[in-house]
Amino acid sequence: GYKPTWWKEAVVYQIYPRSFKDSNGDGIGDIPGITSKLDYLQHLGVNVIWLSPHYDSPNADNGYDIRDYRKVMAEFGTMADFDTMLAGIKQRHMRLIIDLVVNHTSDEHHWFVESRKSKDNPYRDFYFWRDGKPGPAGPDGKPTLLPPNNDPSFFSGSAWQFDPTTSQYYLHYFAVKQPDLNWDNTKVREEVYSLMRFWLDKGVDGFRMDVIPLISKNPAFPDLTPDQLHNYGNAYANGPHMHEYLQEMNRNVMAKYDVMTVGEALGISLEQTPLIVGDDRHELNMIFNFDAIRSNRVGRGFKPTDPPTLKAIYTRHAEQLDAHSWDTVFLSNHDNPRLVSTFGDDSPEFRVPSAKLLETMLLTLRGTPFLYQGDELGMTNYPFRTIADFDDIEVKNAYKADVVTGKIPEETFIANLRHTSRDNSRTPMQWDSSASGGFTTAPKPWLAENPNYTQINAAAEVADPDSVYNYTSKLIAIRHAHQAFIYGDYKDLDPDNKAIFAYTRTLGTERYLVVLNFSKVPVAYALPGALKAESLVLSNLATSEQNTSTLHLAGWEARIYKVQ
Ligand code: ISL
Ligand code: CA
Repeated sequence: GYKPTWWKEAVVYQIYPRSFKDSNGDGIGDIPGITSKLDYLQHLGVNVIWLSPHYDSPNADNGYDIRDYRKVMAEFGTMADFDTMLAGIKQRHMRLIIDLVVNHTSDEHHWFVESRKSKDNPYRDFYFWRDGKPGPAGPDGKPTLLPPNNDPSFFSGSAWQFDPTTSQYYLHYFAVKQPDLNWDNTKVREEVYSLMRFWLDKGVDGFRMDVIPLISKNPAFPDLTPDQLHNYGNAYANGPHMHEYLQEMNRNVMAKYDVMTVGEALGISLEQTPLIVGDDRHELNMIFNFDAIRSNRVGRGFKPTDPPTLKAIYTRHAEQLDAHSWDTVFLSNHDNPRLVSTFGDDSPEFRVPSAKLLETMLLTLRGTPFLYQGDELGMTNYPFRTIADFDDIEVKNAYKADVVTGKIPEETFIANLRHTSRDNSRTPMQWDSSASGGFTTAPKPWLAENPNYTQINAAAEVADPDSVYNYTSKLIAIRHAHQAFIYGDYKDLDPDNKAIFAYTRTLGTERYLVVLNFSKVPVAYALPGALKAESLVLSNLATSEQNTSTLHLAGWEARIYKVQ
């Protein structure tokens, strides 16, 4: 059986601080803003808050480019504000995990400022510096210089940037302003462990680790093969010392505290997952696997995931992660579009029921659920029209690389982003129906509020017993009250059904049945086998149907039953 642990039983809520709540009218969310909303989160029932980066940063990638790991971003407040927030979280019996972004730093971090100064600077080896390769002759007859290899950046162009001071290139898998740290250097690893201890000693309860499988590189930097170039994220992950470094980090840091760790496992397959999260491995507690959340991408385009595909993913997860490893469940975050617009139906008729159905699934599947801010309100994607509507560096770089050069027509580019852009989830929280949705008193927030805040907002939903918010709160309470939803076995009852997702969670003699209609079409659904829907625990629509083996489900209806 499972070893019971608080982080297995937790429901996590992700805060993207820039977009959560502005307290001082500058249009940017901040830490005092979060502190002012802790009662809202406590009432929702979540136990752990994951805070996206709150550190000093020039914000090339909204804080995922850190300039000083021991300072709070000035726009977000002070260290005293952080301490007050943390105390408020603990007082409410919640916990806080923070984002650990240590694959790369900002180019304004003093390590990099030093590193780029000269080839013999003591910090030179904190990063990867390499000579360029001579290329074909340029128009002046002299040979041109090419990057050391063909590694692409996740944010367009080469992953190598030429630096004139020393005439060498440095590696950046993400933006030019995000140079990759050289983890083969013992001093780098010691610095990372030390900054982790700094925050743990303050009382934070763990870390979400940004792109952690990328920390170990092959220092020879061979060219990627055409095959590898197709999915370079996989090629960058799982470097030669990845497990060694994670185990060392665990020994040096995590083992000494009662913490929760979750790795953003870019490039890690489900088969490789137990090697990181297996409880005999002493690496991380959990990882985020992207199979489900990215199941709707076709190249740059978007195609809604069909239920059998989604069900097969969760079944594979249940098979791969046994009693000695632990899973996460999530379908949204700050890098992905809105939950209801992506996996549900955000039309006026079905937005509320489909948002509730998705919360039902996330909170009854096997693994620690991670909810993203605003999804508890059923917030939707943003109606982007032009490139000027976007903030994200990924989009801006891709626009230059693909639209300005004529490779992709502007209309296609924007149409795809309407479904896939990370900015969909980064628009400010919708707190009430006043100007700027109650997010800020500034004339303009840093990123435009979704115009539907007049209908979709927290004030209205907290007051409405039938809202997505209050339904989600009920679900969280149900998950907490019944261990079967946490430690129970998972069984998909009808894998091939094109619309219905029906599964049981069973722990000892306790069994629950969850039935979800992933379509707007009503169905009379005969339960497979001899199963009977006995007592109704919760439904997202008004129904009293129970003690039956055929369920009459409306479009996007979700139900939970207790069964024998
Ligand atoms: O969101 C993506 C592209 O659409 C992903 O490729 C994303 O860049 C990847 O999952 C890594 O994400 C993390 O590291 C990035 C940062 O931009 C993301 O916000 C963060 O979650 C670099 O730190
Ligand atoms: Ca502010």
